[in-house]
Amino acid sequence: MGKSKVLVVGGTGYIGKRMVRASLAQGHITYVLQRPEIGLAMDKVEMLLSLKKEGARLIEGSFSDYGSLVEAVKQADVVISAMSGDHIHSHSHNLLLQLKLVEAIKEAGNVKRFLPSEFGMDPLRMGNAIEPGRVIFDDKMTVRKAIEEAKIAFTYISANCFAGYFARNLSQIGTLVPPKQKVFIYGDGNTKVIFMDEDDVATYTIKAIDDPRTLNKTVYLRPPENIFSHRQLVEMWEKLSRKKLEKIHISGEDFLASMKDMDEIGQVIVGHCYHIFYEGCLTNFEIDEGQEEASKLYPEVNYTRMDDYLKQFL
Ligand code: GFR
Repeated sequence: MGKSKVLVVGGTGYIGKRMVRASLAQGHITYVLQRPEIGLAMDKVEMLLSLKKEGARLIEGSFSDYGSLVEAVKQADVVISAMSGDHIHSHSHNLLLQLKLVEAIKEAGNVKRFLPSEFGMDPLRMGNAIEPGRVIFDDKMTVRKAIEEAKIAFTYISANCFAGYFARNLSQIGTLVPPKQKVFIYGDGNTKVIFMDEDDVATYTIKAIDDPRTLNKTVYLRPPENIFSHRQLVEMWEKLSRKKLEKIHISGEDFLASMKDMDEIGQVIVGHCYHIFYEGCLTNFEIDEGQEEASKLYPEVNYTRMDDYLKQFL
């Protein structure tokens, strides 16, 4: 039995394209769902062509044509959904489209493992998340319930903070590049956070898909050298850039109060950052018996340390 065949749904997206590339790099026949709805989204059309040149196989299918989803799923052993759940890139409740994918997987009957679009905080632990950002966790739990009721084999990947959104910008809201003069520090800045290079998220995910140890498990990505505080992130950048930043500490109370002047997207981001940087939701728990941690499962992965990651932005 050769390596499993992989279908990536959302394969032109921010993390999805990395899943496709990691799947190809690890020797899997890799399919990418090509949705007609992408229409004139030239960036997605060009990404599909690029992935095809890199060896991926495109399968046409649409969430408005259930039969095409069943046919697409029948080509694969493992299905990975990397659909966007955040308000920046998609409409709210976008993740609930996955319920159709769950039905298609159930009907097709051939899929050995389904990885739904997670890749962030563990939604099982976000029952008390604040509005409006809590919707992403509620929707992820709705999808998990459907998967488990359908008795579909799964792996949930809790990937913590994508470096592109949290390290590159020193975790500043509303920007994706490092600040030049001043930096807002969340509280005392000592809460432990976990930063992940997105390529490593994809590498660990693909290693997990055929691993019996990760069957019906949550896999947390917690590489030890990437666990550190906001203050340490800022100090890392100051050392690399040889420039001190003016540090402005913002209390949790003031941070939450800032939501009232924001649009919904801003409120979602502030809410998520509050849980991460003030409550420490990524690191304030031990990994339960029966769950797994990726850097222990796959010690051979030389994951990107954040000082190396930050060097590209100097
Ligand atoms: C870490 O886990 C998650 C992170 C999660 O489970 C769900 C959502 C997130 C991210 C969002 C991804 O789009 O939290 C906020 C948002 C990322 C983001 C952070 C976007 C813009 C920013 O300026 C930003 O600053 C820290």
